[in-house]
Amino acid sequence: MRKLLLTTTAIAFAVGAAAPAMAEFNSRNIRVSNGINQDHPVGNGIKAMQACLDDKSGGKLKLTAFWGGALGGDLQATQALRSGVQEAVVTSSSPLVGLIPSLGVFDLPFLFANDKEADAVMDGAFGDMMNKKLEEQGLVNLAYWENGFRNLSNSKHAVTKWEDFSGLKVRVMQNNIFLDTFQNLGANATPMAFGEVFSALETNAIDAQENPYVTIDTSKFYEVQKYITETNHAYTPFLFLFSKPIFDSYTPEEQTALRECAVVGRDEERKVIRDLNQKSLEKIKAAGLEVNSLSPEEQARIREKSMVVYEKHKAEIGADVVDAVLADLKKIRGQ
Ligand code: TF8
Repeated sequence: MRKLLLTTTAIAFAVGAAAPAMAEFNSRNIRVSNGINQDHPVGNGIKAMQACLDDKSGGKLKLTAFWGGALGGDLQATQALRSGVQEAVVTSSSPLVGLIPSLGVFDLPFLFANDKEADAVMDGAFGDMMNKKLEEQGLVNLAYWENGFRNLSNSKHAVTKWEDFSGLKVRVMQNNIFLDTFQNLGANATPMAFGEVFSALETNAIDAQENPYVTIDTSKFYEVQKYITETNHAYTPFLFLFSKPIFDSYTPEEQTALRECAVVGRDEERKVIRDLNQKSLEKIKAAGLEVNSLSPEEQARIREKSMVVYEKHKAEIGADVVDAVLADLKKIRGQ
């Protein structure tokens, strides 16, 4: 009897010690895929997030970042998250509208006027509402990071008014709202994955693309473009997405650490990208590109002409979603 008791105790002890699933923090290797390159401020954000995770998890939660689309493009990586074969991706919302049509709200031209408006919307109740829709599709958005305001570059001619868009072969993201925005301005818009853009510009398969200055800098598009115009036509966020099936298998402590540290990373990334924006423009200029801007009148004209895109896509995004963001913006603007 005594012997049996001892054996049972020994077994119970062994099982307890060998049950890492019960620990607050387990050793996890979290693969984070990125379409952009490591010198993009997302690299700084991931470093800050890792330092925070080291602190909270005693070095157990490890991020391994992959750059330049090494694990596939935004859409492909996102699908790998949904099926639980990859942990995380930093992606634009725009290529995901096929999956979650309401994300198209962030593609509406000239929706946000500045960073402050974008931050208030993303980090507030509206951002939470979109996060619920992402969860229904198997994606946990840990935080909204910054991609930024988008500007147009091309290899043909200076663009200073809407008529200059005419006939330009512009790469757009795989997204109907971007497609319509550019077609409506007279451009010949072609949807294409980000990973194909550099060589399509290099071989003149397309003339133009649009991305924030920092991306044009760190993905070296300036090497294959001649003109750039500050159009600020859209602010598309980055989502730091985690696979929901994998996230659900983590302990509550791990989940909380990931959420909190993604916000630490977000703050660092936003700070660095906002510092870098003008420096990237200087670098683009130094590489020999002609830099143009739109006069306030032209900006207003283009903006007005683009408003038809709101009506056209409202039903597909969800009228409630469009109305909610516009109501939020009114409040933020004190109107
Ligand atoms: C685009 C986006 C991309 C990002 C990146 C691949 O133009 O702005 O730069 O989603 O992560 O496709």
